Amino acid sequence: MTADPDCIFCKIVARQIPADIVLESDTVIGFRDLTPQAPTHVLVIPRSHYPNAAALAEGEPATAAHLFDAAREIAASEGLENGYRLVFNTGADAHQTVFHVHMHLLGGRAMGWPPG
Ligand code: DGP
Repeated sequence: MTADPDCIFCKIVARQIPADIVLESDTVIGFRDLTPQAPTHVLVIPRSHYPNAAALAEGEPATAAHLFDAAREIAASEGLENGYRLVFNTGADAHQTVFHVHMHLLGGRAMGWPPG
């Protein structure tokens, strides 16, 4: 497993800073976003440090698939049967601010399209 000592999400994985964790496996964890944009707003991340989704898919493709398994489980446990949105912001134009790949799982309200 790779870790970056300066990465805030690596610190959550290492339990060096607290988070409201809703799911854990050997390879991924899911925790509630600090600034939720919907009634359910969970971030699902690999334990290993990769800067973005493309790097994760190249380095640990099985773990990339685990993110989607985790999203399905969290959506079910959160009761999101009306739907939910999965987002990977990638790079500055997409408003990525934390460079440890994370999947946003948003649900619990109706959403518009296109996103801003
Ligand atoms: P993005 O803009 O896609 O890189 O999203 C980063 C998200 O991470 C943003 O919605 C806020 C959230 N976030 C940042 N720092 C923390 C933290 O320390 N704890 C938690 N739970 N969420 C954080």
